[in-house]
Amino acid sequence: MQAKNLKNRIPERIGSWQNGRWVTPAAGAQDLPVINPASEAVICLLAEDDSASVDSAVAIAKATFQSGIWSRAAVSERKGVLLKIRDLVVEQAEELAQLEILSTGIPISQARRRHLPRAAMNFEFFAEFISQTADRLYDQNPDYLTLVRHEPVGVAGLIAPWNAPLALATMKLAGAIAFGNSCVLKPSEMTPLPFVRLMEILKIAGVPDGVVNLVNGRGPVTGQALVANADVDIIAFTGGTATGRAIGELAGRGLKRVVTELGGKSANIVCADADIERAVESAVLAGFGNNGQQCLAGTRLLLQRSIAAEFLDLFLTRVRSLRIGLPSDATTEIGPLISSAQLERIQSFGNDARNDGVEILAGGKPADLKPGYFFEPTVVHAQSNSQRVCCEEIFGPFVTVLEFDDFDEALSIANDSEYGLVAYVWTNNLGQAMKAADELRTGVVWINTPVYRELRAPFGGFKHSGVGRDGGDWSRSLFTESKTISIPRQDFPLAQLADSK
Ligand code: TXE
Repeated sequence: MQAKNLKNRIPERIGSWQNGRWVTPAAGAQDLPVINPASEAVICLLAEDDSASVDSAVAIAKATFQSGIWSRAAVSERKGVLLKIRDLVVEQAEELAQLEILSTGIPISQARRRHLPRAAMNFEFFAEFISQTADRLYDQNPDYLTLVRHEPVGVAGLIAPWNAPLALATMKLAGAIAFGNSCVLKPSEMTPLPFVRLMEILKIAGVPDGVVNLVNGRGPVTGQALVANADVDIIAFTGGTATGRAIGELAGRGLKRVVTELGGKSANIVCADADIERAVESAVLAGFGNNGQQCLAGTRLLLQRSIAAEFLDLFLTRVRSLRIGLPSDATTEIGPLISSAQLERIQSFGNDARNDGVEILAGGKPADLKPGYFFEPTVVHAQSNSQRVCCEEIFGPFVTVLEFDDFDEALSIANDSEYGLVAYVWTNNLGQAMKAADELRTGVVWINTPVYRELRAPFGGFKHSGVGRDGGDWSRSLFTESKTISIPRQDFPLAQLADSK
């Protein structure tokens, strides 16, 4: 798609989508600029939804849920609509990818190869899942049949981040609606563009009006209003740990169900017996994919001392040759960071590292590319896991190397973190691999592979990386209420309040 045509597809001012149509923002609604991080130019304006507007979206979602038009629709109907959404996302993947990269800075090749296929797959997966899963029957007690059914919960508030807007928001959205819920989606205020197109796709695919509503604005305004609304039953959130904590506190007061997928500081352990070339290429993907802005980034690269020099030689050659450039260029490997604030934050890690005696092996400073929030792919060598670069989530193209002697030490460094989202392990020793699988305190352990997401399996974190999981049965637990129904098989003597005289 040509940039000129794309421009015609972006409204000058994005409002909210309620009951199947765009709503004219209220007079006095605050306009927020949506910025292109590669040019620093304003792409369009975003009219912020205040609490009155959020309340109206929630009321529509609730009324639609209660109408039963979707919540009680046959599974085959919901499946058909989800598959149609999948088809339309595939058909319009190029346009959606272009919209996605404009405000995120994700390189187009990654949007095409990873983000859009994943968005399409999210709808396909839940379409298939709901048509295959059965409810349970317990008949161990010969007097009774007990059924356990799963019913939609009600209204889901879905709060999405800016680092992989479509892929992550559609995982929540597809799960919520597959199980019959209505929802109100709030994307990040920095990356609202693809959702304009997505709402129209949902309508064309046959999602009834009012099932999916979209509100826009900043977290403490629009997001907070959504979490505070008493008619929102579930909050599904992906974002920063501090925000997750605030959301959990507020949602807890309303006794809402909450799932949070938060930050990470994941270890990527490379043992001396590993396939070094594969481990190097995978360390590049884990550290610098998505411009390093991914919760599952392998940011702490733990190298066994005996192969550290050989590994670093190959790794640094590759890192120094990474192509930094415009996200729209298919050969770009590293695009800009999301915002000037994020650029400043990452720069502070580079500066602190220097002051802390951490050796900078590559990068460590903004790239010579202006305009845009570009940062050089960075590798630093720390002395101890307690240094700031090893403890805090950096969320940029920034990998910290530590060395270890024996495998127990590697596992202990990996687990010495407030986070516990994922871990990568490279070894050809089966015993070591199994030990890592047993002992790592993370929600996912990848052995001899870069990122692999199996949607049937749970994804989520230990410790401060989040609460709850999504994927397959875990999404079903989140988005449904379980109901137990017991029926006697035949009439039998009823119990008495007391023994008869
Ligand atoms: O994310 P926020 P920020 C991490 C990463 C990053 C840090 C901060 O380390 O540097 O978080 O990023 C909405 N009530 N991750 O501050 O604020 C917000 O509008 C309700 C990890 O930009 O968490 C957006 O829609 N909602 C990560 C969403 O939360 C609120 C992805 C995420 O933004 C809110 C992103 C509030 N009080 C950042 N405050 C991952 N796990 O992949 C904000 N929001």
